[in-house]
Amino acid sequence: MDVVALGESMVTFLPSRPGRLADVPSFERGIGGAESNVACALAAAGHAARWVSRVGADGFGDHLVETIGGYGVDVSAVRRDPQRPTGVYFRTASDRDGDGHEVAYYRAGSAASAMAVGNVDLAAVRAGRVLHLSGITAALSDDCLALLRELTAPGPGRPLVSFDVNFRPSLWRDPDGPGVLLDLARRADLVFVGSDEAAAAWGVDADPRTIRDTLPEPRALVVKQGAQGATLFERTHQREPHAAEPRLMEPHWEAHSAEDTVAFAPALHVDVVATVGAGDAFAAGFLSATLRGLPARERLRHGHLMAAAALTAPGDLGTPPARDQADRLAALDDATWG
Ligand code: KDG
Repeated sequence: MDVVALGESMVTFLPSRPGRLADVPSFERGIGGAESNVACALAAAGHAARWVSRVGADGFGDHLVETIGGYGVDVSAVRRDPQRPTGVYFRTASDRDGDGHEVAYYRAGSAASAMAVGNVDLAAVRAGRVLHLSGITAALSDDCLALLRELTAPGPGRPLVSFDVNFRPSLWRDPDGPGVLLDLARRADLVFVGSDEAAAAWGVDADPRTIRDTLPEPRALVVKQGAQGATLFERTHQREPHAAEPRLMEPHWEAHSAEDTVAFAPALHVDVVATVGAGDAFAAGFLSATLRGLPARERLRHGHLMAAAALTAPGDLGTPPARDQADRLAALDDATWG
């Protein structure tokens, strides 16, 4: 298994036309869920991906399992909960500037919010080279937060932990949500965060270097700067890797004595249809290229290519480019790219 992603997925209701939620007359069914979006995009890009979660024993749960499984994602560790429903959410379209959508969640008390250390198959969760998690799960319930803490605890056999901060203010009842997210991010090996998101959550300047100063622990940090591009900070101090360590992000780093190398790649200019899911797609592209050992600039570009596919689709998931096409595009010279 290349990547295991754990988190809540929901049936998504996409608006039939732009405008305020109050004015949308009808909705079309889709699927959403930050972590399963990553798993679906990775599976579409040819990776072995698993999604672990809980859904209700209801029609929406069937739809999620069938659709995500239809992308080629392993859904064998998804559990059905006869007591709790599958979460759903409604949203508006993004405006042309790529932002400003309204979201209405109906997920409190959902099957996924009952995920806990005791009811999730931890061996299945830890079976990948990479474990992808996000801050959304931390906001769902105390049990979900305890599960994330368990999965990000240091210890032998821990896969490389990829963490997307995904700060969703409307989900947090705990006023210290941002502090909880910072603590989780510090325990991860690879972190994705938006520059505006970091500024909103942690009150820091949106400059990527300031964000790296706030979050120096992870071996790699990707700061997404919206339409501008993305910056990767990576430890470069080399040492001999231990045999048991994942060799995913070569070279290996000595956290306490390391210096970062920094890479930036501008985003692609696209006509944005909906921004929702673009961050997940970026993470999938970056992870795909990381799993294949590509250099820093190409890893960022693969993120942008997948993100462009999501940005130009109305739903939370886009159709990623074929791998050979993406490889050709990611290898363009700087003047041609973007
Ligand atoms: O990143 C996109 C997700 O936000 C969307 O698919 C739904 O997981 C979701 C959430 O909790 O908002």
